[in-house]
Amino acid sequence: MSPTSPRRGRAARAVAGVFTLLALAGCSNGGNGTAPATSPSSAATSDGTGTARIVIENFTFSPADLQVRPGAKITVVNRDSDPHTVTATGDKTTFDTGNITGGATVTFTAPSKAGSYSYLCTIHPNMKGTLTVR
Ligand SMILES: [Cu+2]
Repeated sequence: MSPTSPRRGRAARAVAGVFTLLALAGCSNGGNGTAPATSPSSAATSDGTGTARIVIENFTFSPADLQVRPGAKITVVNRDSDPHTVTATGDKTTFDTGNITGGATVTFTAPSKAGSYSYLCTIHPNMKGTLTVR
């Protein structure tokens, strides 16, 4: 293929068209649970990690300090065999996953009010983390 071939321009436009179609498909999809359908640019996390997720492994929350948008859906993955909870410290009505059995994944909704919310595992109260909503 010669780099000066006139076909090259057509190929480039075809590729651009494919990307446009993919972008449109991504916008109309919206059902993958990572962001509201209307605003694909506002991801659940504020610092580019893409998905709001807390992983529990070896009796530790990771990340220990997760930042999310108000009302974001947060997935919690329990990789231990023991059950754990993600429960707001003090007032558990703020958020509380209840028992997450070993190997299970649950989802809860972040508070709609900005702030820094400490949480713990009610079964192992020495397990602590912070959820920052902003
Ligand atoms: Cu626990």
